[in-house]
Amino acid sequence: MDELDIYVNLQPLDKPSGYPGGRRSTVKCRETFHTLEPNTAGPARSGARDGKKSSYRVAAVCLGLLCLLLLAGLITVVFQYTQGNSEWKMDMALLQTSYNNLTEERDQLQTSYNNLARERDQLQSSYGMLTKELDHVKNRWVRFSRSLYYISSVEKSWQESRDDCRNRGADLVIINSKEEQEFTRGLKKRLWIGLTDRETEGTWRWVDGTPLTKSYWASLEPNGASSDEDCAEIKMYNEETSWNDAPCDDRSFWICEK
Ligand SMILES: [Ca+2]
Ligand SMILES: [Ca+2]
Ligand SMILES: [Ca+2]
Repeated sequence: MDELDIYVNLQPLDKPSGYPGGRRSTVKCRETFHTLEPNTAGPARSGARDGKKSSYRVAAVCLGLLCLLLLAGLITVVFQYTQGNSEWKMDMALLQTSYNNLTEERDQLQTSYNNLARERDQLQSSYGMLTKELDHVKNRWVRFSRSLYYISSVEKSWQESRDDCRNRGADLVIINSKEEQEFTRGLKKRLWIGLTDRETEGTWRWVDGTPLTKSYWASLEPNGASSDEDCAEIKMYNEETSWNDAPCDDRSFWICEK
Protein backbone atom coordinates (compact mmCIF):
# COMPACT_ATOMS: atom_id res chain seq x y z
CA MET A 1 0.00 0.00 0.00
CA ASP A 2 1.20 3.51 -0.79
CA GLU A 3 0.26 6.63 1.04
CA LEU A 4 -0.20 10.08 -0.45
CA ASP A 5 -0.34 13.29 1.61
CA ILE A 6 -2.35 16.15 0.13
CA TYR A 7 -2.36 19.71 1.54
CA VAL A 8 -5.17 22.09 0.63
CA ASN A 9 -4.90 25.85 1.24
CA LEU A 10 -8.29 27.30 2.13
CA GLN A 11 -8.98 31.08 1.79
CA PRO A 12 -11.90 33.23 0.61
CA LEU A 13 -11.96 33.92 -3.10
CA ASP A 14 -13.21 37.53 -2.84
CA LYS A 15 -10.53 38.68 -0.43
CA PRO A 16 -6.90 39.52 -1.15
CA SER A 17 -4.47 37.14 0.16
CA GLY A 18 -3.17 39.56 2.81
CA TYR A 19 -6.63 40.24 4.15
CA PRO A 20 -6.21 40.42 7.88
CA GLY A 21 -9.60 39.05 8.69
CA GLY A 22 -8.92 36.10 6.53
CA ARG A 23 -8.20 32.77 7.87
CA ARG A 24 -5.67 30.54 6.44
CA SER A 25 -6.27 26.93 7.02
CA THR A 26 -4.38 23.97 5.93
CA VAL A 27 -6.08 20.61 5.75
CA LYS A 28 -4.01 17.58 5.45
CA CYS A 29 -5.70 14.77 3.71
CA ARG A 30 -4.32 11.33 3.84
CA GLU A 31 -5.39 8.91 1.19
CA THR A 32 -4.37 5.41 0.65
CA PHE A 33 -3.53 4.18 -2.87
CA HIS A 34 -2.96 0.76 -4.13
CA THR A 35 -0.77 1.85 -6.99
CA LEU A 36 1.15 4.17 -9.12
CA GLU A 37 2.37 7.66 -8.46
CA PRO A 38 2.74 9.24 -5.15
CA ASN A 39 3.77 12.77 -5.40
CA THR A 40 6.36 13.10 -2.74
CA ALA A 41 8.71 10.45 -1.46
CA GLY A 42 12.26 9.76 -0.92
CA PRO A 43 14.65 8.42 -3.56
CA ALA A 44 14.60 4.82 -2.23
CA ARG A 45 10.88 4.64 -2.26
CA SER A 46 10.84 6.05 -5.81
CA GLY A 47 13.27 3.33 -7.01
CA ALA A 48 11.11 0.58 -5.63
CA ARG A 49 8.13 2.04 -7.39
CA ASP A 50 10.06 2.19 -10.68
CA GLY A 51 10.95 -1.51 -10.30
CA LYS A 52 7.33 -2.38 -9.73
CA LYS A 53 6.34 -0.31 -12.76
CA SER A 54 8.80 -2.27 -14.90
CA SER A 55 7.34 -5.53 -13.59
CA TYR A 56 3.88 -4.36 -14.49
CA ARG A 57 5.02 -3.40 -17.93
CA VAL A 58 6.66 -6.81 -18.42
CA ALA A 59 3.50 -8.49 -17.22
CA ALA A 60 1.39 -6.33 -19.53
CA VAL A 61 3.68 -7.13 -22.47
CA CYS A 62 3.55 -10.85 -21.66
CA LEU A 63 -0.19 -10.68 -21.36
CA GLY A 64 -0.36 -8.89 -24.70
CA LEU A 65 1.87 -11.51 -26.33
CA LEU A 66 -0.24 -14.27 -24.84
CA CYS A 67 -3.34 -12.62 -26.25
CA LEU A 68 -1.64 -12.38 -29.63
CA LEU A 69 -0.67 -16.06 -29.47
CA LEU A 70 -4.21 -17.03 -28.53
CA LEU A 71 -5.58 -14.91 -31.36
CA ALA A 72 -3.13 -16.49 -33.82
CA GLY A 73 -4.09 -19.98 -32.57
CA LEU A 74 -7.75 -19.16 -32.89
CA ILE A 75 -7.24 -17.87 -36.42
CA THR A 76 -5.30 -21.04 -37.30
CA VAL A 77 -8.04 -23.26 -35.91
CA VAL A 78 -10.74 -21.35 -37.76
CA PHE A 79 -8.69 -21.45 -40.95
CA GLN A 80 -8.08 -25.17 -40.67
CA TYR A 81 -11.72 -25.78 -39.87
CA THR A 82 -12.79 -23.73 -42.86
CA GLN A 83 -10.24 -25.49 -45.07
CA GLY A 84 -11.31 -28.91 -43.78
CA ASN A 85 -14.94 -28.05 -44.23
CA SER A 86 -14.25 -26.96 -47.77
CA GLU A 87 -12.37 -30.19 -48.55
CA TRP A 88 -15.14 -32.23 -47.01
CA LYS A 89 -17.68 -30.44 -49.18
CA MET A 90 -15.49 -31.10 -52.21
CA ASP A 91 -15.24 -34.80 -51.31
CA MET A 92 -18.98 -34.95 -50.88
CA ALA A 93 -19.50 -33.33 -54.27
CA LEU A 94 -17.12 -35.86 -55.87
CA LEU A 95 -18.91 -38.73 -54.17
CA GLN A 96 -22.26 -37.41 -55.32
CA THR A 97 -20.96 -37.15 -58.87
CA SER A 98 -19.61 -40.69 -58.73
CA TYR A 99 -22.91 -41.91 -57.32
CA ASN A 100 -24.83 -40.18 -60.11
CA ASN A 101 -22.53 -41.68 -62.74
CA LEU A 102 -22.91 -45.14 -61.25
CA THR A 103 -26.68 -44.75 -61.14
CA GLU A 104 -26.69 -43.71 -64.77
CA GLU A 105 -24.49 -46.68 -65.74
CA ARG A 106 -26.74 -49.00 -63.77
CA ASP A 107 -29.80 -47.69 -65.63
CA GLN A 108 -28.01 -48.15 -68.95
CA LEU A 109 -27.04 -51.70 -67.98
CA GLN A 110 -30.62 -52.39 -66.95
CA THR A 111 -31.84 -51.14 -70.32
CA SER A 112 -29.24 -53.25 -72.11
CA TYR A 113 -30.25 -56.25 -70.03
CA ASN A 114 -33.91 -55.73 -70.90
CA ASN A 115 -33.06 -55.43 -74.60
CA LEU A 116 -30.93 -58.56 -74.44
CA ALA A 117 -33.67 -60.41 -72.58
CA ARG A 118 -36.15 -59.39 -75.28
CA GLU A 119 -33.75 -60.51 -78.02
CA ARG A 120 -33.15 -63.74 -76.14
CA ASP A 121 -36.91 -64.39 -76.03
CA GLN A 122 -37.20 -63.68 -79.75
CA LEU A 123 -34.27 -65.98 -80.47
CA GLN A 124 -35.82 -68.59 -78.23
CA SER A 125 -39.05 -68.34 -80.15
CA SER A 126 -37.22 -68.55 -83.48
CA TYR A 127 -35.22 -71.47 -82.17
CA GLY A 128 -38.44 -73.23 -81.18
CA MET A 129 -39.91 -72.73 -84.64
CA LEU A 130 -36.71 -73.85 -86.35
CA THR A 131 -36.52 -76.87 -84.06
CA LYS A 132 -40.06 -77.75 -85.03
CA GLU A 133 -39.23 -77.41 -88.70
CA LEU A 134 -36.06 -79.40 -88.21
CA ASP A 135 -38.05 -81.99 -86.34
CA HIS A 136 -40.33 -82.26 -89.35
CA VAL A 137 -37.34 -82.74 -91.63
CA LYS A 138 -35.36 -85.02 -89.35
CA ASN A 139 -38.34 -87.07 -88.38
CA ARG A 140 -39.22 -87.66 -91.97
CA TRP A 141 -42.48 -85.91 -92.35
CA VAL A 142 -43.33 -86.52 -95.98
CA ARG A 143 -46.08 -84.86 -97.94
CA PHE A 144 -48.24 -87.07 -100.20
CA SER A 145 -51.47 -85.88 -101.77
CA ARG A 146 -53.20 -83.76 -99.12
CA SER A 147 -51.59 -85.39 -96.06
CA LEU A 148 -48.30 -85.36 -94.16
CA TYR A 149 -46.79 -88.68 -93.12
CA TYR A 150 -44.29 -89.44 -90.40
CA ILE A 151 -42.27 -92.65 -90.54
CA SER A 152 -40.72 -93.66 -87.22
CA SER A 153 -37.06 -94.51 -86.78
CA VAL A 154 -37.65 -96.73 -83.74
CA GLU A 155 -39.92 -99.66 -82.96
CA LYS A 156 -42.77 -99.65 -80.48
CA SER A 157 -46.00 -101.52 -79.72
CA TRP A 158 -49.13 -100.60 -81.66
CA GLN A 159 -50.59 -98.55 -78.79
CA GLU A 160 -47.28 -96.77 -78.04
CA SER A 161 -46.97 -96.00 -81.74
CA ARG A 162 -50.46 -94.52 -81.78
CA ASP A 163 -49.69 -92.45 -78.67
CA ASP A 164 -46.58 -91.08 -80.38
CA CYS A 165 -48.62 -90.06 -83.42
CA ARG A 166 -51.15 -88.29 -81.21
CA ASN A 167 -48.34 -86.43 -79.45
CA ARG A 168 -47.34 -85.15 -82.88
CA GLY A 169 -50.86 -83.94 -83.62
CA ALA A 170 -51.57 -86.89 -85.90
CA ASP A 171 -52.74 -90.52 -85.70
CA LEU A 172 -51.77 -93.83 -87.21
CA VAL A 173 -52.37 -93.80 -90.96
CA ILE A 174 -55.79 -94.56 -92.40
CA ILE A 175 -55.46 -95.94 -95.92
CA ASN A 176 -58.39 -94.54 -97.85
CA SER A 177 -57.31 -95.21 -101.45
CA LYS A 178 -55.25 -97.39 -103.71
CA GLU A 179 -52.83 -94.49 -104.20
CA GLU A 180 -52.29 -94.23 -100.49
CA GLN A 181 -51.80 -98.00 -100.29
CA GLU A 182 -49.17 -97.78 -103.02
CA PHE A 183 -47.50 -94.91 -101.29
CA THR A 184 -47.27 -96.69 -97.92
CA ARG A 185 -45.96 -99.97 -99.21
CA GLY A 186 -43.53 -98.05 -101.41
CA LEU A 187 -41.73 -97.07 -98.20
CA LYS A 188 -40.40 -100.64 -98.06
CA LYS A 189 -40.74 -101.00 -94.32
CA ARG A 190 -42.82 -103.01 -91.84
CA LEU A 191 -45.13 -100.38 -90.36
CA TRP A 192 -48.08 -100.31 -87.96
CA ILE A 193 -51.20 -98.78 -89.53
CA GLY A 194 -54.32 -97.42 -87.83
CA LEU A 195 -56.44 -100.59 -88.14
CA THR A 196 -57.51 -102.92 -85.30
CA ASP A 197 -60.13 -105.48 -84.25
CA ARG A 198 -59.35 -105.24 -80.52
CA GLU A 199 -62.93 -104.31 -79.63
CA THR A 200 -64.68 -107.04 -81.59
CA GLU A 201 -62.69 -109.96 -83.00
CA GLY A 202 -63.03 -110.08 -86.77
CA THR A 203 -64.56 -106.57 -87.01
CA TRP A 204 -61.79 -104.30 -88.25
CA ARG A 205 -62.08 -100.56 -87.74
CA TRP A 206 -59.82 -97.62 -88.46
CA VAL A 207 -58.62 -95.46 -85.58
CA ASP A 208 -61.22 -92.79 -86.43
CA GLY A 209 -63.95 -95.41 -85.83
CA THR A 210 -64.88 -95.95 -89.49
CA PRO A 211 -65.31 -99.58 -90.59
CA LEU A 212 -62.94 -101.21 -93.07
CA THR A 213 -64.47 -101.17 -96.54
CA LYS A 214 -61.51 -101.65 -98.88
CA SER A 215 -58.74 -103.91 -97.62
CA TYR A 216 -55.26 -105.00 -98.81
CA TRP A 217 -54.70 -108.13 -96.71
CA ALA A 218 -51.90 -110.38 -97.79
CA SER A 219 -52.67 -113.92 -98.78
CA LEU A 220 -54.15 -115.95 -95.89
CA GLU A 221 -54.39 -112.83 -93.68
CA PRO A 222 -55.83 -111.93 -91.28
CA ASN A 223 -55.17 -115.21 -89.56
CA GLY A 224 -54.88 -114.22 -85.90
CA ALA A 225 -58.33 -115.09 -84.68
CA SER A 226 -56.91 -117.84 -82.50
CA SER A 227 -53.61 -116.14 -81.61
CA ASP A 228 -54.85 -112.74 -80.54
CA GLU A 229 -53.54 -110.81 -83.55
CA ASP A 230 -55.62 -107.67 -83.29
CA CYS A 231 -53.45 -104.95 -84.88
CA ALA A 232 -52.70 -104.43 -88.57
CA GLU A 233 -49.34 -103.74 -90.20
CA ILE A 234 -47.83 -103.35 -93.64
CA LYS A 235 -45.63 -106.42 -93.88
CA MET A 236 -45.34 -107.83 -97.42
CA TYR A 237 -44.62 -104.45 -98.99
CA ASN A 238 -43.41 -106.03 -102.19
CA GLU A 239 -46.91 -107.31 -102.83
CA GLU A 240 -49.88 -105.21 -103.82
CA THR A 241 -51.77 -106.80 -100.96
CA SER A 242 -49.39 -106.25 -98.10
CA TRP A 243 -51.30 -106.20 -94.78
CA ASN A 244 -50.90 -108.63 -91.89
CA ASP A 245 -52.57 -108.89 -88.51
CA ALA A 246 -50.12 -109.24 -85.60
CA PRO A 247 -50.14 -109.21 -81.78
CA CYS A 248 -50.52 -105.56 -80.69
CA ASP A 249 -47.61 -105.86 -78.24
CA ASP A 250 -45.17 -106.72 -80.99
CA ARG A 251 -42.68 -103.97 -81.62
CA SER A 252 -42.51 -102.40 -85.05
CA PHE A 253 -42.01 -99.11 -86.88
CA TRP A 254 -45.12 -97.09 -87.60
CA ILE A 255 -46.50 -94.41 -89.89
CA CYS A 256 -48.54 -91.40 -88.77
CA GLU A 257 -50.83 -89.27 -90.93
CA LYS A 258 -52.13 -85.75 -90.45
CA1 LIG B 1 -55.44 -91.60 -95.28
CA1 LIG C 1 -57.90 -110.32 -84.34
CA1 LIG D 1 -51.40 -112.52 -89.13
